[in-house]
Amino acid sequence: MLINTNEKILIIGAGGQIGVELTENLNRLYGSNNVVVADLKPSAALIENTFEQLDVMDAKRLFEVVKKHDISQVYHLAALLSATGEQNPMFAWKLNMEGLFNTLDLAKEKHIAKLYWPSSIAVFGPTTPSVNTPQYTVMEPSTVYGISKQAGERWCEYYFHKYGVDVRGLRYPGLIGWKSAPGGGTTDYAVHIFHEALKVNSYTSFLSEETALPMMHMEDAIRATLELMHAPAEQVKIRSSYNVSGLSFTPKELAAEITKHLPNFRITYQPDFRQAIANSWPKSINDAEAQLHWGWKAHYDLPKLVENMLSNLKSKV
Ligand code: NAD
Ligand code: AKB
Repeated sequence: MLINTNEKILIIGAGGQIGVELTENLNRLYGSNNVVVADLKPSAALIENTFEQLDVMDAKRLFEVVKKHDISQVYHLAALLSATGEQNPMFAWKLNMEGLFNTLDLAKEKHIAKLYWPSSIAVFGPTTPSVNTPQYTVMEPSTVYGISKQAGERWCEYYFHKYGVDVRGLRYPGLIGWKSAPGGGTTDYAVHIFHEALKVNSYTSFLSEETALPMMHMEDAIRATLELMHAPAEQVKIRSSYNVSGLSFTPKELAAEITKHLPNFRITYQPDFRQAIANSWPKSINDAEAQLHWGWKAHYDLPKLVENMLSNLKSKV
């Protein structure tokens, strides 16, 4: 279904795990001629759309791209994630904060009308209640990624109250999709495992067997993003970022579900530095506010997610 509006959309970081699937969905809704994709380099997955080479830290170039295409909405997805962030903390802070300020300022100066910026469950830390973690709770993140997302949330709320910026965001859990590879997160094991299961029938997990983390199928994540972006402004009562829950499982539980399809699949465990990051994050998320304010409900449970990943990846791997 095409939405008949005058919106022109820019997706920054469009070649990444979320960007590729978000682009496909926005193309269906708005037409690919109304969706411009930007990244550091072109991606083979984005051939339908006009591509702009852009470093989101370059405010002047970002402004030029927005003016050139008469952009009204920006989805800003460019960031360094938790695991790669820990390898280069100062650069992670620089990219994650400068990119956000550059896009928030575009909205503050009224060059764009609406901004989407994703946060993460990484805003929570070891002192946060870890089961059914509520929207409002102790937040003392211990990774540079989490610190940048928490600071980003505060700035989004500040720009909303102070300058009337229509900024919206979700605290995504680990996202699991089959269309592109993940980009350096702690939850990446839950994508890699499917590729290895189909290739070699085994997987060595970098998280221990009992590490429960909140996760979500990419289709649910994209649907949540679009539902939030299409909700009437008065329903979006939280401008920092909303908790959204999908499902929650451990590597052992995921492996057991995969074994139902691939009986000879074997998993072994070799936890590395990402274990400490995972230990600091919630096990499950309470998303009562997202349900109440704009009607959020996930569709994927574990059996459905595993069936979907294996059947779609079978022909790809
Ligand atoms: P990704 O790493 O797969 O993609 C990020 C994209 O941004 C890449 O294509 C990269 O080339 C691009 N990029 C990097 N630096 C850039 C720059 N300076 N200028 C322009 N583009 C640049 O990440 P993703 O998984 O798609 O995540 C997108 C957003 O969602 C991030 O903000 C991330 O923190 C957030 N998020 C993702 C997850 C997840 O599980 N994937 C969970 C929580 C939050
Ligand atoms: C990561 O593991 O860094 C991301 C996230 C949960 O933000 N997937």
